[in-house]
Amino acid sequence: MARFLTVVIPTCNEEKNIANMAKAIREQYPAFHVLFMDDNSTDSSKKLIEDLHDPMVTFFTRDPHDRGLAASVLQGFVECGTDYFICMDCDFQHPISALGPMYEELEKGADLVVGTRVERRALGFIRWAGSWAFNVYCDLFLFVNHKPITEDIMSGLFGGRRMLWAPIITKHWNEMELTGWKVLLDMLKFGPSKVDIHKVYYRFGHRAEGESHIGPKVVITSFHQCGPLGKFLARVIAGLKDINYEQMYPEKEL
Ligand SMILES: Nc1nc2c(ncn2[C@@H]2O[C@H](COP(=O)(O)OP(=O)(O)OP(=O)(O)O)[C@@H](O)[C@H]2O)c(=O)[nH]1
Ligand SMILES: [Mg+2]
Repeated sequence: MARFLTVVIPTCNEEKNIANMAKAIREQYPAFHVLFMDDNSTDSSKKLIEDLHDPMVTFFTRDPHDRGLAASVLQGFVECGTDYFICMDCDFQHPISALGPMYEELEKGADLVVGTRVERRALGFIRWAGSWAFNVYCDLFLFVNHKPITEDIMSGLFGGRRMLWAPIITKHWNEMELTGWKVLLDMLKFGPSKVDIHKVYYRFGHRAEGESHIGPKVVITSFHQCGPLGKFLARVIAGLKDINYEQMYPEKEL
């Protein structure tokens, strides 16, 4: 029997992409639910989704005091209510055609299916080199903590079984990097030491419309996820970038 899946999409002011994204997924995969986890967009995103009048598409407006990309995605995984979830971005950088093969891997019994980018050098040398180095750092961090590793730890395209992951997310919610971006890293960090990880390779595209949200804080939150050494490096990077680390992490580590 086919099981149900929700595509969880974090959004923040994605009016140029959001309706096209919902329609494209629904056309290709009529059985999939789509859940937009929106961090209080000030544009017309909500109205555009409401105007679709599609019961399989939900626009969830998150608590404005609890903002964060990771918080949005993780809350979506817990609350989606379907057997499986897959997380993807709203700007068409992740190909919709990957959703079908990822669903098949979940049906085969994967605990986690990771959309794994090929030809990452197309991102540009600086981003590729930074991404490669951080991936190696994460692998070491997970390895010494007896946790599983995967080829593309920073992928924003991945999915899992809700029954396995929802209790882990709920249990570790306050320890997770809720304002960070590397959700997969926290799932592997707080998940079991043995996880059946399947991979689906895909080509990472360019943002279709609208503006990128990426900034230097992404690097700081990512290192902050990786133990005491990572926290030390996050503090150093914040200093170099003139970002107030204490403001980002008030009292937690004082
Ligand atoms: N809910 C929520 N979604 C966010 C937030 N920041 C970004 N997003 C969404 O997260 C997804 C990824 O953001 P992008 O700006 O595309 O980041 P990126 O893909 O790493 O960077 P680019 O390659 O430059 O596009 C998009 O769907 C955004 O709308 C946030 O604070 N909250
Ligand atoms: Mg993007």
